[in-house]
Amino acid sequence: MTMTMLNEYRVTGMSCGHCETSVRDEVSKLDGVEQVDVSAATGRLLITSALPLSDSAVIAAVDEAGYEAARI
Ligand SMILES: [Cu+2]
Repeated sequence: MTMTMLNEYRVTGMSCGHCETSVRDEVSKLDGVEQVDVSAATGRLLITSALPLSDSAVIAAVDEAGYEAARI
């Protein structure tokens, strides 16, 4: 049985599809990430993962992309 976890964040600073791609690429590198839904329009980042994610790792990945994330 596989458990999936939903991890939701607010991301500030994104303005277009390139921003979304940058965030998705960095977050996808984290262990256990299965799906990344990110919207510049809503500022929402929804990560589906098979492993628990640490907020600090997600925030660091988004920072690497050039934006700021906060857990919702
Ligand atoms: Cu952009």
